[in-house]
Amino acid sequence: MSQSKLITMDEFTIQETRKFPQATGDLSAILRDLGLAGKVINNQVRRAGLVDILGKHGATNVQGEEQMKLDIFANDTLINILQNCTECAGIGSEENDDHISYQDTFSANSKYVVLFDPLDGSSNIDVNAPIGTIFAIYRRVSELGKPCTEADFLQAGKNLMAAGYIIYGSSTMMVYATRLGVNGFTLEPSIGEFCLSHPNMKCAENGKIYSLNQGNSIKYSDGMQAYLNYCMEHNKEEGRPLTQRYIGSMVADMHRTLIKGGIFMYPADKSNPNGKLRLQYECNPMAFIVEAAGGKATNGHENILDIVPTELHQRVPIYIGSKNMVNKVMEYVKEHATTPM
Ligand code: AHM
Ligand code: MG
Repeated sequence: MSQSKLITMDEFTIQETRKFPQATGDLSAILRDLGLAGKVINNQVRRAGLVDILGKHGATNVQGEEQMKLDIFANDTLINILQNCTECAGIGSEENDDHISYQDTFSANSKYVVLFDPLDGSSNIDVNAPIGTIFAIYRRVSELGKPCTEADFLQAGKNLMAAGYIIYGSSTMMVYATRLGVNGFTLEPSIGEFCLSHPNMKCAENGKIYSLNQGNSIKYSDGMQAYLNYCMEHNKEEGRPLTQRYIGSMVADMHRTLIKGGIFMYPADKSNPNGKLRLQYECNPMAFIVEAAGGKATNGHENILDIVPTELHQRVPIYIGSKNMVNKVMEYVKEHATTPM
């Protein structure tokens, strides 16, 4: 692609928001700042393999700077950049026990709050597998002119204004969704800009890949075990079961699901009745993206986006991806619903 054809994410976002005459540009500004945070985090992630040379986490490196754990670095970067951005009233982070409401006058008058998982899948850093930042943007429900409150962070996913992720993989990409659709931008390192590379992303209705930690299957419900048998026997007549893929980094597994179709699951099990993943930081933003791309996301009883959170760090089971595949697993789960787990 010639450079003159490149559309940067900022150009694209501004063009999109112009479709709404009443838009103030505040949402575009937050997306731009999240992109900036993504570039700063990316820079550190790309150096992760040099930790042994530059100094261990917690130690002092050759420049005399203290090395910080990458997830703490990512968290601090997002908190600081979003505070400087005058459109964000406060944040909720997977790394912090409580939300932070920014106390300056600009922030008190800001319309939006942002929830994020600063570096999801960080246990994969040591093995150089993709990791990512996930974010969710809500319009606040508390009174403007005052600091934001917990109620702003306990909204159902259906209230989301935008959500997205930045994946630090073989290339770095930012994917974000609004009600207008889902678009992906690849970081062009020579100019330091995210450029439109995946316009109007769609999640296929059907797929061939199922993704979950199958090592937990002994603890799954009868319905899930029956579904797994179906996956392994599917197309048996052609000698071809469904393919199982699991990176163990939700952003990476979801990025593949979005691009190739398929289903990603983190179900409840006998020891974890609410699964593992967090509603506000992981499941809601991914559900919003997948629904905007034509897919589906449920906890087994209701759409993820309809769940009204009661606490900030709530966990939920999740089945998400290609619509027909999500419907299929639900058939098995419901058929065995009377069997105790
Ligand atoms: P994290 O937020 O502590 O990184 O945990 C979330 C990650 C997801 O990225 C991934 O889907 C899941 O945990 C993997 O869990 P498991 O190792 O139990 O399969
Ligand atoms: Mg996480």
